[in-house]
Amino acid sequence: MFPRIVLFCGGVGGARMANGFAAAMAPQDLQIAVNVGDDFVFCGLNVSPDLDTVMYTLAGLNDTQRGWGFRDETWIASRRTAQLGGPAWFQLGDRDLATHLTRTAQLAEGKSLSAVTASLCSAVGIQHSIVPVSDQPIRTRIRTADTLLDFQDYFVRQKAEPVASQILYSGASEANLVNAVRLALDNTHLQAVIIAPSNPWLSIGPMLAIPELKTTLQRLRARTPVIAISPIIAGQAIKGPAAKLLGELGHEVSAFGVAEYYKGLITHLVIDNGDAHLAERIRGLGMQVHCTDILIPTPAEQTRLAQELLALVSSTATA
Ligand code: FO1
Repeated sequence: MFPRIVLFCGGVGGARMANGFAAAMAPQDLQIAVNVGDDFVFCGLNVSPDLDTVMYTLAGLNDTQRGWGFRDETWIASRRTAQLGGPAWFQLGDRDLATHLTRTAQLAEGKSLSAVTASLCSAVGIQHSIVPVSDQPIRTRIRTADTLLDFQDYFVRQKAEPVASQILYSGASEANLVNAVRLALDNTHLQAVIIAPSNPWLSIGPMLAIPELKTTLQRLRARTPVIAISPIIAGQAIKGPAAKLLGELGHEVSAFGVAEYYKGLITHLVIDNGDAHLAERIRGLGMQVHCTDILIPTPAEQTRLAQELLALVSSTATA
């Protein structure tokens, strides 16, 4: 079976959008392709934060306040590690730790990241397909005035405080799409590609840096809607450091800055009603604009936005 919709996502905004589409669509109709640029090895364990955030969210196990990890988590191992003088700047909850132990063991046995992800998702009862965008490592790195930081070092250890001058995606130029994503994008059943309201530079950028994905989207948009949702409302990021980064990298901190980033790759940008005054300028970049309420903190709002986007896809098919 080939999916009708492929959703590219990462981070909390991505997990929320994935949750909405999973509620609105049958498992066989949806593929959720997830960023791996945040992945890293901590204390010898393979951690894939974006895959886990989507997995825990779809399984209903996520902590909605914190935005990552398990709800009702305990922290005995992390606290004990700190007491022993071990590295504890990145906190792994006790339940979460089991995910990383399992992933690390299965990768060490020679399984691919996509096979491990499928097995973890099945173990928590998820029926929808969650796939890492690539089985090869892509690592986001942040260049500052005096150094090059690994993503989690920048984001968690240094609280995204250093001023960024460049973002690099190590390994992306040699990476391939996982086969499931390649087949889904090439298939005639595909009705639309959706890019979640994730941080374009941190969560979507590592995926677009895979040459195969960029050229596929450039080709695809001539016949299939490629719809991105802005993670910026009224010059503010919905969550995380997107607005700060946009400014530091010299972009306009608005939905227009997001539109410039996706120019040539998308057919539609979905922006918040409150940013409707930007629509004319965004259309000037060669894309259509859809205005709606894009703040989706609750499952009901996530489903509402997914259903609205599916109606937009249907309307473009009949237009
Ligand atoms: N974010 C933090 O701010 N502090 C942490 O200690 C932390 C631990 C962590 C463990 C597992 C996991 O899946 C995510 C974790 N995150 C933590 C979130 C993560 O760093 C970022 O939110 C994502 O990489 C950005 O999408």
